[in-house]
Amino acid sequence: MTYVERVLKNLKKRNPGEPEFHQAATEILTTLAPVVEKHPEYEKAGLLERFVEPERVVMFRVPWVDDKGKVQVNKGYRVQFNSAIGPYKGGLRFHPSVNLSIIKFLGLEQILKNSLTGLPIGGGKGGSDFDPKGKSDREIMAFCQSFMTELYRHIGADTDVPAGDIGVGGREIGYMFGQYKRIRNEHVGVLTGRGLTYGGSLVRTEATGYGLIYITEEALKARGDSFEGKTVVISGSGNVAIYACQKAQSLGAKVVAMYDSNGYIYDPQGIDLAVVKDIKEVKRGRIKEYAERVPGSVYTEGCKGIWTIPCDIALPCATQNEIDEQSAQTLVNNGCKYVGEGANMPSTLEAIEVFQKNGVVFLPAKAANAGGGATSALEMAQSSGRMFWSFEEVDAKLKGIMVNIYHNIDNAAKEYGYEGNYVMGANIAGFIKVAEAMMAQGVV
Ligand code: NDP
Ligand code: 2IT
Repeated sequence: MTYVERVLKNLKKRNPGEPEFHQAATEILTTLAPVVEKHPEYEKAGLLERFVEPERVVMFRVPWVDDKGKVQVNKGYRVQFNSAIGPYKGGLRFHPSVNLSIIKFLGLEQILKNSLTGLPIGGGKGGSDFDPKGKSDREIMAFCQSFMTELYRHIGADTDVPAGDIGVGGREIGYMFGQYKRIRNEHVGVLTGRGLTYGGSLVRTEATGYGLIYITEEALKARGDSFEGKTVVISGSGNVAIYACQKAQSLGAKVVAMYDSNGYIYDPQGIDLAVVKDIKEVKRGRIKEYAERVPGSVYTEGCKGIWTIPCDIALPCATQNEIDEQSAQTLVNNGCKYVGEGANMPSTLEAIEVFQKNGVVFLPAKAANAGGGATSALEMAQSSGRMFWSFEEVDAKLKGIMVNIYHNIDNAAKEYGYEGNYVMGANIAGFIKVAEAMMAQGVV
């Protein structure tokens, strides 16, 4: 058995019942085999064993009072996975499906993603099984304040800087920041994705979606192609999906479908994003309403059918494992040539194999959605420097970072003899920096 196989086997044995964590670790570790072969010193240093074991896991009770006066209890998590290259950094997810396995898979991915940005940020992730859907603003505030009343003691502007993820946007970050500031009496960059009036950065809201389009555009450009005239399918209709749609449309693409967790809309004329934004950002409603408002569009209950819509480019921007082997095959059969992952781990291992076997240009999440974390790091820089940069300045930096990531993963894939395999390229390029930093810092 090789070093990688032993570490993976041991990981599965020691972390039972964590399928998402096993999936992410399998994808990452199997691609690192050529790196550890080149560096036999890593095995003696227990580098992979340390890499897959979080530095710290915090789990806590989050009690809060609902509008009926009843006490509710949720679970809170923060996994501080790796601080070799910078303070722990990564989002908070509020969704009923959240459990330790999901937070650990996200945290492990985040280490390499943040490394790829080239900025000094480590990897972490957190969240709760709290469901924000259907809650009043007061209930959201009560929950966020309670969550932060425990979390504050574990985080800090130079220790661990959370941000948003599924179910956590500007509103939630605002309530959590207010509570942190009240407890600590410090107005510092301890959370990113803050509002523009209290330390946030321009472009952070758009960053993940824009970044996804910038890296996909670079991949198209490298093949003498562009977004102009392309048919695009985007899953999700949240933060990442909306701004991916906006940027893709501005580059001449026609986005024909989007979804939420109930079902998908198909609009052969091209999605009217103002309507989606009104439904999702303003009213916090359901995407179904789009078909009632836009003539010629169709709503279909259930999510999976979205991948049967023929497209040139598919951008999964909702959640993990939304594209399985069968959906991947359908996309390929219908002529899809590019897949850019806006969500974290939206393709199963089998789906990735289908894409790669069929020559689809596959941009994995840790490279393709790194724009959010990268712009968070730019927000941190502005906070500590007491600066406020213009939209154009931040946007240009984001674009530069995404273009750089594309070439770094492309070069790493080539260097190790796997040209065009961006799963290999992203994992290897992200890992090398973390590995060197860990080796330099001794057994910690
Ligand atoms: P939002 O909460 O803004 O939007 C999530 C979207 O995905 C909603 O349309 C939601 O539908 C849908 N969705 C969530 N869970 C499911 C599910 N189980 N099945 C079907 N649809 C689902 O989150 P974000 O846009 O911020 O995040 C989307 C993805 O992007 C996540 O994977 C996240 O980890 C990743 N990401 C986010 C970054 C960021 O900066 N925000 C950065 C990098 C990655 P509904 O409204 O019905 O729940
Ligand atoms: O998955 C992610 O990269 C995020 N949710 C954003 C992380 C961040 O720190 O901005």
